[in-house]
Amino acid sequence: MKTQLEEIKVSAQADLNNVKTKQDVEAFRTKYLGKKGLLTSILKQMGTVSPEERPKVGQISNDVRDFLSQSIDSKITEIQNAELSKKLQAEKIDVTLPGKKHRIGRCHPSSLVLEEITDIFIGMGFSIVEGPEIESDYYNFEALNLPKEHPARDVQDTFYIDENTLLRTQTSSVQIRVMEKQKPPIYIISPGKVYRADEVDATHCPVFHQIEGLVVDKDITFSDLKGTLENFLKNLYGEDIVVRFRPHHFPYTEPSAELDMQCFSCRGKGCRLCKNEGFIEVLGCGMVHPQVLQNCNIDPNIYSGFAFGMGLERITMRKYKIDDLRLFYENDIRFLNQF
Ligand code: 2U9
Repeated sequence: MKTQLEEIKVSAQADLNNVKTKQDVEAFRTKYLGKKGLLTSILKQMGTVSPEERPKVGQISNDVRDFLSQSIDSKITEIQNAELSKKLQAEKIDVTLPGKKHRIGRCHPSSLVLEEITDIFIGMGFSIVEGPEIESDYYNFEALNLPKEHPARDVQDTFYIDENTLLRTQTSSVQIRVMEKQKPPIYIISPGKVYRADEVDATHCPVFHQIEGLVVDKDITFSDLKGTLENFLKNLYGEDIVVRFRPHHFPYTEPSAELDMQCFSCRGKGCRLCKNEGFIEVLGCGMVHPQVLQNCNIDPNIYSGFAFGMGLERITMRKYKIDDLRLFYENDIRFLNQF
């Protein structure tokens, strides 16, 4: 029996070289220590050993069992360590590799110019007000001295929702609402989207942005209008600009004017940029019509005011020398990345 036990040990040592996986370990355990395993079978013969031999054989069989158990434990540890190091190897990160570059968004050119313009007016004591884009006929037209039959109301140009509701064609409606609620002094600008049923081309889009301004106070004159707008444009374009006011007509202002700026490309001589005019039209303006003040319960005998309006996209196109309005809406990253 002693010889058999030693043979088991020798055979187990040889088998251990081929134990590589957890399944191999289990097969090894079954082969030697299982119910019908080699060691178990031999131990069943213990009763045949003489009483003198039994302690010695018992000692050897214990040694073989310990050897088998320890071999199994150390194989399991060895396999687990190999698995762990494989996992760690797979999770290894090279911290010296360069990081992934994140694309950072840019401000739209219109937003940049809008911020510049609002900053200038805030610096002159104006507040910014916003209002609804869906308006009633009254706030968009009637209150601004444009009654139903007025020729300046071109039905073709307005998006009507129903007979009395429309998408605003100008942000003046916001200012009417302020005048209704607030007593003068009023110093406000109202930037926002406006809608006109225009065909899309290089200079037209059915949605664009306006910035309108309104001042109502005692003793406001055309000189205040001129001074405010000249100061605004000098801040936006530089001290050396030259402006001129050209008489015009708007139903909501009287007198009315358009402001032109001398072409900074040809300095007034006439070139392709200014279509040989020497000047470029920048905005419309005028003294608030007394009827408009009256419509908002502001007494035109006590108060007077001036107003102006400009298209944000036009100003932005001029500032950044952009020649096609459609670029503003296409979201082409190659365009937007330039600002
Ligand atoms: C109130 C009274 C009067 C706002 C004004 C203009 C002249 C003007 C155009 C510029 C280019 C519109 O975007 S555009 O097509 N605007 O010329 N806007 S005066 O007058 C007002 C505003 C509010 C209560």
